[in-house]
Amino acid sequence: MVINKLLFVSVLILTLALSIAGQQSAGLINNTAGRQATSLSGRWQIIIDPYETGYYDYRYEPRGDGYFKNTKPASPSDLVEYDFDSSQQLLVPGDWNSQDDKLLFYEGTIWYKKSFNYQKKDRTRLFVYFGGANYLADVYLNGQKLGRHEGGFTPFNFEITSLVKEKDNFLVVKVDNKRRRDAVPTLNTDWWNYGGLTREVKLVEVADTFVQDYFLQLKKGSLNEIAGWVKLNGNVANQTVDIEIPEAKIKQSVTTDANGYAPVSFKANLDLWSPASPKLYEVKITSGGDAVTDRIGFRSIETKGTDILLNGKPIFLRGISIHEESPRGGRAYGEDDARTLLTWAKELGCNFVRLAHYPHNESMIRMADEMGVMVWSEIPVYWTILWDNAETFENARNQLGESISRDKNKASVILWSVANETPVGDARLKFLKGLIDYTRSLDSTRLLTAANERHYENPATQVVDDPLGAYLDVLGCNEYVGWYDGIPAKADGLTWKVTLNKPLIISEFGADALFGNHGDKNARWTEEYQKDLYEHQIAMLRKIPALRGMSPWILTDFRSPRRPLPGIQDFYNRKGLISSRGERKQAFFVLQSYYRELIKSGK
Ligand code: GCB
Repeated sequence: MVINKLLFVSVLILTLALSIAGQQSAGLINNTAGRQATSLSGRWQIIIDPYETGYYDYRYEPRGDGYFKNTKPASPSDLVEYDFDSSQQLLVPGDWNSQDDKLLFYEGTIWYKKSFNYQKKDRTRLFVYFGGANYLADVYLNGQKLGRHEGGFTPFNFEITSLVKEKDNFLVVKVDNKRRRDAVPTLNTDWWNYGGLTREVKLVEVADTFVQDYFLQLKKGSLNEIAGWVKLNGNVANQTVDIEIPEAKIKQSVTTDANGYAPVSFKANLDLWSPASPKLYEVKITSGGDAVTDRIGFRSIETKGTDILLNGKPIFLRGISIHEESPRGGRAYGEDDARTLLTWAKELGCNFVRLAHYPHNESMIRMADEMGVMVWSEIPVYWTILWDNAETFENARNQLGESISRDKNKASVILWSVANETPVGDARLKFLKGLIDYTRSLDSTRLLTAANERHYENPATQVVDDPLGAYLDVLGCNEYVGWYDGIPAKADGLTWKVTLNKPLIISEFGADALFGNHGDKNARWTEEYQKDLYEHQIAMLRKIPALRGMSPWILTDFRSPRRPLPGIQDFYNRKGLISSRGERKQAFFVLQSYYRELIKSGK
């Protein structure tokens, strides 16, 4: 009963959050991969608009139109200074920076246009769904504004049932990736600000009353009880919803309340999901004329003292950090990129990845579910966000809510991280505590963490005592002994003090090395230096009693505008164990052999 009430309150909070989030008429549709959908992937017409001319022209103000009208001159007296149909094209999904040399450093607005026809059907509704648009998206259909979405890495959708026509629909999206001090992330990051429609756009067709969302996971603390909820959209009151897991011979029916919600709770004897056996069950949710099918894994994740328990057993997280950057160049998306990156992580011996520093595309999480890789998922609350600004907080909270909404049924996700390297202070603590409380209200099944920093108590002792730790389940800590902090051998004389009785993950350490650059191990930027650093780090980490995982920085080199050193960085952060061309550096094999040793010893 208490659980049901808690779940119900969580659902209410989620609904509220989604309605605050903007003009998203119906909240997020969960699991669009399991629905009737038409992809709008492919070539889109674009207009590059650094001066925001697409909104107005000062000479004719107020003109009352903009590029979103897709106006064509009707007679010689009409002056129209743009034309999508003869303009440049870009691929969607895809960032604009890596598709055209002149856009590599571009930060500003680009207008996208795609035309489509649509066969209308009775008793169906249509939504346009965006996997992600970096950073600010204003969306128009047939000249009408559908709404705006802020945040570059989370999905959003709009209902278009009443606006869509049979022929010549035009969808226009203004995407603006200008950085702002009050945004999330803020002005300064160590990654490329890839702009555009970076993830899939699709039309999702559903029944007039449909299963919009559901949360089905093992109840906290249980290995044989599924708990959660389902939510309908449409004619929602007093409807029957069936939940079936045919392989486990489960069929449950629940009835919705006046708001379309129904709590779910039932016993189930299941093979549990784990990296060794990433079992996924087909789960079918049906109501009236609508059905959605998902593949869901069930596992528990808890902590006890300094241990992390997966399905009740202690585990060690053999991890690596990953940016959403494709081995092909540019932002990663889709199954092939996800498979490549996770296959490399597995080759290293990983059972865990830290997906830094923002929610990665959904294919990555689905692939992690399939391949049995545990995931740390993060939002871009990075470095120095405006802690005192209420809108910045709402924005961070909204991105967090959308990320949890999308991935809450994914077994691979075990950790929600609310921040990376944020300077200790009261306003920051209040801000992050707000995000932590919100996360717990939405999802009581997963663990909370953040990548914090440590400080020196004396020259030989590092202390992990960030006050945020009190609110976290797992302590994350970034350290760069041997790179930003002395030379690699400095690690040999250091001891670690962790003030809380909680598991610790060293969420980052690393050194830059240019693949193929060889020299003495004392020479920075060489593979030998990086290798030496990994050897000293591993020797130090072995001695930390509370250590339950690590995610060194980072799997592959990635683009960063903060890294200009000619001939070495060339605007890449070179801390990858693998180069941007897929070549393994020496340190790759050092970490691989350590992880092999851990696997052998049963960790
Ligand atoms: C960090 C940041 C990460 C940077 C890394 C570096 O502490 O969390 O985003 O890329 O250091 O290479 O400096």
